[in-house]
Amino acid sequence: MLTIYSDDHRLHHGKGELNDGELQPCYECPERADQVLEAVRRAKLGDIVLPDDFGLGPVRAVHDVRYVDFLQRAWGLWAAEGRSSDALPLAWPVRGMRQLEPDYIDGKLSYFSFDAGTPITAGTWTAVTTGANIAVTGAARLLAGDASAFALSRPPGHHAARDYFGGYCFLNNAAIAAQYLRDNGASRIAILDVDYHHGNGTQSIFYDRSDVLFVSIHADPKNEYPFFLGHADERGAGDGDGYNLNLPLPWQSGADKWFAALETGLTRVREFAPDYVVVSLGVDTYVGDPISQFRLESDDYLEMGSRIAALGMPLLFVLEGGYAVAEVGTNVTNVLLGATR
Ligand code: FKS
Ligand code: ZN
Repeated sequence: MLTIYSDDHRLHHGKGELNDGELQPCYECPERADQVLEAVRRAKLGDIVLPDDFGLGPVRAVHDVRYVDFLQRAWGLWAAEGRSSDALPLAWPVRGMRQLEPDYIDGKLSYFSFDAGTPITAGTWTAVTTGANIAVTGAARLLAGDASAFALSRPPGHHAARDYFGGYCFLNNAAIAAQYLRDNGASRIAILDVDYHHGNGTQSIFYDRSDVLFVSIHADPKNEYPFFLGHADERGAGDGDGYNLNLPLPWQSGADKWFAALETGLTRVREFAPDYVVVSLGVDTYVGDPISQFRLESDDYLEMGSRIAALGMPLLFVLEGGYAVAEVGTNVTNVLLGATR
């Protein structure tokens, strides 16, 4: 399996996120990608190549143009106020408030976000546009006939919606890859999201469409981030009714519950018969993950990969979460090895 990777991810390195009422070191850090890259090399998964540059076309096919412009300009506007620390939002326009883009950067940061855990740094724009190119390069390889590819990038993407960032995510790499596949000849794409957290961004981007099926296994949003999306009764809207499948699980779920949900999800994917499957690959379902409450073991990721590969469909794996830094490489690589054996 080909891995697509660039060192540009290092340019996004937030100092802190709001956690337990304190500004704490970011869990989503460059060492995660270092560990995954090293494990891919160790496992001899296959060649590792740099992404091609697709420009902003594939990004704008998914994200709102005003949002993309904001992301591009945000650090410059922030730094122009004499600030050198991470850019973070302050307040959100909740029920009954006006949805108008403010002029001042502090207001814009809030308008285009949904949490205070996702700092923008000097190199965020370069890192996230390279991340999108990594995902699209993987998609292009599937279009060229590869059976699978691995988009090794950070920051992750599945919480980013059409016009807002959050959950460590800015551009929705999996959604951008799926849309690129659609725009280049594929009829139907399934996105299988196995990250511990619900992929609210991906769900919302494709919610009213029947050409992109979204299936997600995640911790029940009644107790877990992102809290406000990911319930089982969210089944899609309009043309998309029936093309969104959420499989929320309780805290402390282990392999038994998790793989039962996977079978339900895979059955729906088979019935949909997509041309390609994009896997939002988070391994924060691991028992040792510091911010999560599922109980998968490292060997379970081999099984995960082989069950997904049993679909017999072209697979694009896109890296999402996983914060047990010492084990993240092994766990991710186990999925990829399981999918190639
Ligand atoms: C815990 C606070 C939770 C946000 C968690 C974000 C999870 C991100 C992710 C992604 F794949 F996007 F990286 N903070 N006290 O793992 O879903
Ligand atoms: Zn996650």
